[in-house]
Amino acid sequence: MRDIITSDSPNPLQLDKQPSLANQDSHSIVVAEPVQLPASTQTDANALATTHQGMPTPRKVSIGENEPLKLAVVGHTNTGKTSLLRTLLRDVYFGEVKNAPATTRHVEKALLSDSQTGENLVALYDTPGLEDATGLLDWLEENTASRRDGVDRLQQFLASPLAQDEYSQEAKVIRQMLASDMAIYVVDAREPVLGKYKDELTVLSWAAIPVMPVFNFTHDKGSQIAEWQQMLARRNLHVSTRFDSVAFEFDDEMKLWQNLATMLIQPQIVQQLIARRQDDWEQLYDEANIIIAHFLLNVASFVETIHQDDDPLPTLTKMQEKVRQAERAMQDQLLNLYKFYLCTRQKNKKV
Ligand SMILES: Nc1nc2c(ncn2[C@@H]2O[C@H](COP(=O)(O)OP(=O)(O)OP(=O)(O)O)[C@@H](O)[C@H]2O)c(=O)[nH]1
Ligand SMILES: [Mg+2]
Repeated sequence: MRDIITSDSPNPLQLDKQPSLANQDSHSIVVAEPVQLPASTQTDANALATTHQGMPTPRKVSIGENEPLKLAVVGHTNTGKTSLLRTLLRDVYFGEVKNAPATTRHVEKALLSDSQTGENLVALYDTPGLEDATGLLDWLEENTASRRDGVDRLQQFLASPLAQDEYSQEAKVIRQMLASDMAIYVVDAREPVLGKYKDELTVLSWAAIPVMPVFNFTHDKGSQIAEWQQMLARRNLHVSTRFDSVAFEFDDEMKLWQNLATMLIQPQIVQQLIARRQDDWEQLYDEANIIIAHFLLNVASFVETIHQDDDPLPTLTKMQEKVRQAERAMQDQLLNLYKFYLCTRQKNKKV
């Protein structure tokens, strides 16, 4: 006998422990919830203060006690709004994502809750993409009185037949803006700063809630963030975040929540979310390390017997293949653990 390696398990590469997934059910989804305009959209001077040009003042917003922060995700069509929600929710099955305009047709709500207490912290609202803000702005300028404030003018639009017909998608976005505490405006950072985007921001600013621009596609070459920031600053939007929903960075997500917290009078709810997400992230990291450690230990202890007179090559080839299989299984486990990285082959398998 030479080089004898022994094995005492029929399948030595099988991991015996499946670590539990952290934060597994920390959000729930309600599809196309009918939106009620809260009284605060008409009367809360704190939330609705506007400058003479209809731009929101950089005022902080107050949210109701024991209520989740209502956060609308808005923007031009096909900028990655639904993708951003999927990443924040750690749910690859949320909504529909396609490289085509007008994919999301209705407002869709999802709750982010505290993974330990179950308390609802943030209600996220995915909205249809804006397609023709320029046409809508033209209509608003021609048909509503410039002396009225932005909210009044938007409500006039919502009461018009146009909101049911030609601009029904825009109407859904505006309704949700008026019913939300804050909004994230998703920007495709590869796009030049066109007039239509400026018009979108003008219309959205009339809802008089704080808006935070979020730059998506930041890992693509030719992103135009500097030009965008210049235009946004002229509109009094000085706080923005980079957040590429595909090339995800946890620190970018934390920055996003931290920036939103700066716009709140009571930032505790977002701070609670930040703290919990950090805990959950650390837990995921520990669980990932356990998965990797199991793999390494199993591979290190993987043995097969080869008789000294036999050619070792077939056995070694078989062993290498088993190690490769185990490595792929480990990668899948890691991908599943960090849910938003689920493998493409699983993407369309909706369960
Ligand atoms: N490379 C890259 N692709 C992205 C990113 N975000 C979204 N995408 C892709 O962009 C396309 C549009 O994404 P969606 O999330 O459907 O965009 P949307 O804004 O919700 O689109 P509508 O609902 O039609 O308004 C999809 O093909 C996504 O996979 C990103 O950060 N990087
Ligand atoms: Mg969408």
